[in-house]
Amino acid sequence: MKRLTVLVLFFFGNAFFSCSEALKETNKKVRPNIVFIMSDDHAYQAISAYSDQLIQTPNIDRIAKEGMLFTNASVTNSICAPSRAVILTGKHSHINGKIDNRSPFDTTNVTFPQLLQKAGYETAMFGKLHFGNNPKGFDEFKILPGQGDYYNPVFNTQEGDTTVTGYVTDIITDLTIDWFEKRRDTVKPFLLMYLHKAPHRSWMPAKRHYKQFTQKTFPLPETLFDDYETRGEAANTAEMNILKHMTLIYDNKVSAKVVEDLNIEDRKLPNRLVRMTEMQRASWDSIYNPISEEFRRMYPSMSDSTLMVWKYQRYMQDYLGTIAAVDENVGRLLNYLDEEKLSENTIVVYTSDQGFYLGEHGWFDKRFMYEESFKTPLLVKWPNVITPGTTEDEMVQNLDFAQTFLEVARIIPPDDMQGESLVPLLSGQKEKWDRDAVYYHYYEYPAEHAVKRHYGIATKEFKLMHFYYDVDEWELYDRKNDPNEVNNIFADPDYIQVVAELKQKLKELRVKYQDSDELSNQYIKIYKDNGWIE
Ligand code: SGN
Ligand code: CA
Repeated sequence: MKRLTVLVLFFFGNAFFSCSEALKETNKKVRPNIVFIMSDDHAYQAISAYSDQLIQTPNIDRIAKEGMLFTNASVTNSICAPSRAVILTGKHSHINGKIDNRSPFDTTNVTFPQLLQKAGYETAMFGKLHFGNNPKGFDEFKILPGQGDYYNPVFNTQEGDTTVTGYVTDIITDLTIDWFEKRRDTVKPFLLMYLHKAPHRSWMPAKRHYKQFTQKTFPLPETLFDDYETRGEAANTAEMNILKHMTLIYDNKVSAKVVEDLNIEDRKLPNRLVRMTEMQRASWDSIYNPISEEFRRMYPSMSDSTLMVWKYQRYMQDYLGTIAAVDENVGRLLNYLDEEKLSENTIVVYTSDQGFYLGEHGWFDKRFMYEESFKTPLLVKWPNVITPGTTEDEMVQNLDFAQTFLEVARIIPPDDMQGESLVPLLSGQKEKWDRDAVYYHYYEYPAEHAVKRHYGIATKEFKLMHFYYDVDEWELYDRKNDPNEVNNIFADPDYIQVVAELKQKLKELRVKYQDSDELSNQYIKIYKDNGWIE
């Protein structure tokens, strides 16, 4: 039935598009513009629409106020480039082939921007892509190479590389507005992908936020001192504990001199401060040097737990400081759309490439199917379609964006896309939505942060995970009664039935999405062939 509607719209739409110039204005109104805003590693805990414990993000919140807040959005593979590949292709990692951050994206994949461009959309991408190759299907792109830099970043463009002086979050917005003002074909509807580097590691805020954020103290998460009891080997051996694995120099911004003087062993990571101009560096030092000196005085009398809390506070100050600039710039963009009278016919999405641990389980970073990295923020506004201020708790995924945007643009999605269009949820037709479980699969191991390979299933009530490769362990969590996921109840006799049912459902999902042990073994073989593992 849904397909039929799309089909009718498609033919109707095409006839419409080939009509005279006079109809082009109407045509623009018929097919909405799409603004896809994505930041990198932005935890939902750090958006005040979800929780106001850590930071106020009034501009991002505005999207939910005028639209919809998804409280149960997740990713299929919680890591940067794979998430982006899932978003663009509408296919799970094992199908689109981009299972990790290492290998380049296979550009023979069909992406939704290519289809939109072909159907007459003007397409542009600014910011972080992280694919190792340029995006297809864009009339204009200016992207950060790899992870990109916070200060004076380089951009890859169709005209070659260019370095822009300033702060990355502001620059990405400047480039976007410049495209709007000077080069956008105003006759066409547009797709804008506006992709922030922030708040990705190494969490370097803009000058205007140094002082304000380094003076703040944040509430500690309940599981900051998690001992991982009841969890398997994967949680116990992951290398993303704030006390043990967060570095003092690179992450907490303690000066190398102080760390050396105190005789502390600290993992060496690239020095990002070298990119700053002298003036930028002087402003940075004026705030961060006194923090280093304070650390020098305090360190000798610090216990492990005091050091953990100190590192957590430093982490939050800088991580959240970078989000303040994201929020301001999202406000700039939303205001621009308003001023240009574009808001009315534009769907605006705010999301992150995955969630992030802000001290939960003692961690930073992501990769696990445990809640804070599995769940991702999702806020959508679409005037005249979404009822303002709606909260939606259905389980949606980054896998769903491609088909959503294709439906919005009235394009029939290719048969092999694996998501579901969110349009029924956005337009208040919930009865057309019947998903009761989602599938997850993470692959990048062994690698940084040592999170073991695992796949699993989540329903609204439970989460079942299988860690494999060098272990064979299952974990089960009761999402309603144990939201912190500290009680692994896989072996609890009371849950034998639940485990059996979920294992069966998981099997069915693996068939539905065409994943298998055989495919996992092929991906492990790629690691072996490349010499990444023995
Ligand atoms: C870098 C970071 C990691 C992070 C990965 C992946 N280390 O390697 O902490 O997990 O990126 O992040 S750093 O020393 O370079 O900061 S992702 O967002 O690209 O997936
Ligand atoms: Ca990321």
